[in-house]
Amino acid sequence: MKRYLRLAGLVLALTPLAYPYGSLLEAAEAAGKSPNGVRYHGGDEIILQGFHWNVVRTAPNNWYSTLAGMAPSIAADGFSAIWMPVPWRDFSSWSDSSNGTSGGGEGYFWHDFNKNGRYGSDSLLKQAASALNGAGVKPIYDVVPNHMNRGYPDKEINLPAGQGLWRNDCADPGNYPNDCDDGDRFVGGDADLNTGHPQNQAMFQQEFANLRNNYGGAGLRFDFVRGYAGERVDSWMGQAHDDGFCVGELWKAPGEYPSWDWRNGASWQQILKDWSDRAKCTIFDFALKERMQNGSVSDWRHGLNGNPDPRWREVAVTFVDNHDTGYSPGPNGGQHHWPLPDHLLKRAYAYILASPGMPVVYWSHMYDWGYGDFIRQLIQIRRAAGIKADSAIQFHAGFSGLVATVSGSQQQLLIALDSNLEGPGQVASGDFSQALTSDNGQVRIWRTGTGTGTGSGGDGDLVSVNFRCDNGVTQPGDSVYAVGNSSELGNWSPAAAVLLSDTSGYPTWRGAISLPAQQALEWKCIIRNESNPTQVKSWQPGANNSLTSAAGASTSGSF
Ligand code: 7SA
Ligand code: CA
Repeated sequence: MKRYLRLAGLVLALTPLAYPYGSLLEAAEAAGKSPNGVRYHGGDEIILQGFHWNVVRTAPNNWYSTLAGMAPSIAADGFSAIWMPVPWRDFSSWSDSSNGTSGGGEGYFWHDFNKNGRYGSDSLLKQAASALNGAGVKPIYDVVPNHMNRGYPDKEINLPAGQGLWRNDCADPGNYPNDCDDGDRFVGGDADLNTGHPQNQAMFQQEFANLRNNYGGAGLRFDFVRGYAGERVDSWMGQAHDDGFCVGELWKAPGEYPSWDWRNGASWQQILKDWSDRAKCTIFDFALKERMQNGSVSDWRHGLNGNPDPRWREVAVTFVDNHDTGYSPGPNGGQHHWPLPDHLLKRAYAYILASPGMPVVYWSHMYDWGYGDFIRQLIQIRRAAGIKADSAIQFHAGFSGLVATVSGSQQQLLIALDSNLEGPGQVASGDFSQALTSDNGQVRIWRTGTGTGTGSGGDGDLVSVNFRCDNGVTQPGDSVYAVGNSSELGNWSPAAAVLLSDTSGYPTWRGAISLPAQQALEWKCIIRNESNPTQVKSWQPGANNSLTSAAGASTSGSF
């Protein structure tokens, strides 16, 4: 536990002497559909899942306020969009004694479109959406047209007088279009809505337009799309938000389709792409998730985002875990239906953030469990390289683990996970320098085009430099970081600064940072909040520290 001394009074945040604001200009943000007409908002999104399973229990009625307060940090961390929880009221509660699970109120068993649910009030939702859009983070609302909680009284749904909600009374529980419903049932099916009925279609179309027009919605995440036809989603988006972003959750193994259905013998990728073609939406890359769960790291190349065809890669929305598959802070640890083993976590984030498709980062990995700095660094690497959904990826055989080169619009990345690859020279020409190394070299990323390599086409020389900050007196929740004028030092962005983790000589803070050799660098010590990365308590006063990076060099500053 780090010792903290308290300073009486406030620590004044001193404006830094040299802080090149220009370097923080956001990269231009693309919009529009893919060449095949898929609603992927330019294919350059980096998405934060803006909740975990238990937030309605750990932050009851307060989650929208949390999101509003964190909007600047979420933007500073490099996210261009946020997957919002279901905005509709859900006052259900359920428990399953057979496996000790319970839940309810998360929005997936909603009873009407009133927004005063367990995440906060309608006005707090509007404030959160406004703060997020104001910071450049687009809200993508989670929506559940397959089913609802009909049992709850006093619903607020505008239906023609005397008309009830059309039920899915299909005798056939199967998942095939018939005159009643056009998809699978949710659990017993008695909660299902007949999405095949024009009245229900109109009801949802009106609400999807409402989310766009009155709640700052930039797109939708369609829940349980196995429960209704993809064409239905294309129709809704076309009518309500044609230039928006949309992503479908199709979590259904090939073996779950009836034997006479082509999908029973198909690959996960083929099934996902078929849905995307019908809905003209992107789709969560469960093909990659399945390989992460059941294959080895070298098998991760078989995700939808690794497909040789860019029209397939570009519709993949990649993820490591979400509120269903992974754990969550709080009661019962969440749902964890299909959790990725912890030891693969950093490899998995390195892969999805450096490769094609559009990555989603799970809230708790970013802000609850300490992977934030590592993920921030990966987002910077992705952005600097200009990696997009359709970026080309080439896998290199002949090595252990996964070795791939990814061609971004600005730089080429070389990814080596669990690999015996020695250096870029073995697989690629070009002026590579190492961008990141972690987990004893099990996670390595190199990049070209930063002008910091040795020009030998070999492994750009990285040298370890000793950083030190003296008199770093901090309060609980704050730490001392180094921030400076190179991408490894965050390009002067406090959110991407490097934590000096050795506090054995507190209030002296130390850390070794890998940097390209022979660089003339400038940097400062800052005291920054650990979980709110744009909250800088103080900058080192006076001139910048400067050094020329070399093996074993030391550099220091003092508050
Ligand atoms: O097993 C994991 C994997 O292992 C691998 O080896 C496998 C994989 O295929 C395999 O290769 O994945 C399997 O298991 C997944 C998890 O169950 C399945 C997947 O299809 C299957 O292959 O994924 C399904 O379940 C997910 C949770 C869904 C997927 O779309 C779906 O395909 N995710 C989304 C959908 C929902 C529902 O909207 C949400 O569910 C998720 O958060 C969302 O992301 O009327 C009163 C009433 C009756 O109608 C019911 O009959 C009765 O049972 C009430 C009762 N229903 C309650 C449920 O029983 C209870 O569980 C309901 C009111 O509340 C609960 O439902 C929760 C659900 O548990 C929760 O996950 C629901 C509503 O609150 O919210 C969440
Ligand atoms: Ca975009």
